[in-house]
Amino acid sequence: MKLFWAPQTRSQRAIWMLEEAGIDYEMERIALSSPERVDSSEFLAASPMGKVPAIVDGDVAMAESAAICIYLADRYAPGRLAPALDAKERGKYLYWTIYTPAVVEPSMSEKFNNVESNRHRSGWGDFDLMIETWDKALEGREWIVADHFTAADVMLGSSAVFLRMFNMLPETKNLDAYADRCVARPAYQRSVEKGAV
Ligand SMILES: N[C@@H](CCC(=O)N[C@@H](CS)C(=O)NCC(=O)O)C(=O)O
Repeated sequence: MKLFWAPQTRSQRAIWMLEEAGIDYEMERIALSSPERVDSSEFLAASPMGKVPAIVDGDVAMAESAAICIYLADRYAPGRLAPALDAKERGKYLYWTIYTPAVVEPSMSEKFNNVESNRHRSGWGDFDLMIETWDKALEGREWIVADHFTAADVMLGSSAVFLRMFNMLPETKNLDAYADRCVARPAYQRSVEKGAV
């Protein structure tokens, strides 16, 4: 397993996920902002847009952090980091795993850039609806789906960390404590030690 990564990027999710799954992997750092940057054909085969994170796992080469998390969970930790294909939690699990790129990131970007939002016209609603929906889903729960931590929590936990980093995580009933639970995990801490955060 090879991971293409860069510090303080969405690569953190992939490292955290690899650590949760207990997979051996090597890391190849991409010098994102170097003017001399020339991407290898191996990296571009995994990530045609030249974005990190990306992985190569034997014949599998892919990018997009949510897709990587779904792949790794199904391939290496089925039933643990991913509910089984026929489990009743599977639908909610996929919904919340994709919530980060489909809803959190666009609404966060809108708010950060002071772009006017419209919760009915945009597929991602708006920042407040994104937070309210997420916070409500955590009511009475330790993790977002199932009765244990899954890859959906890697994606959402990483989003909560980014929101905190940008001072954008509002006070809510459940989200703060959830973010604390996520970052307290040993696998998250190892991702920090590897320089990801
Ligand atoms: N939707 C992608 C976003 C990936 C992305 O934007 N990666 C950034 C770092 S966080 C990147 O590689 N930027 C460098 C570049 O575009 O050259 C994912 O979730 O993996």
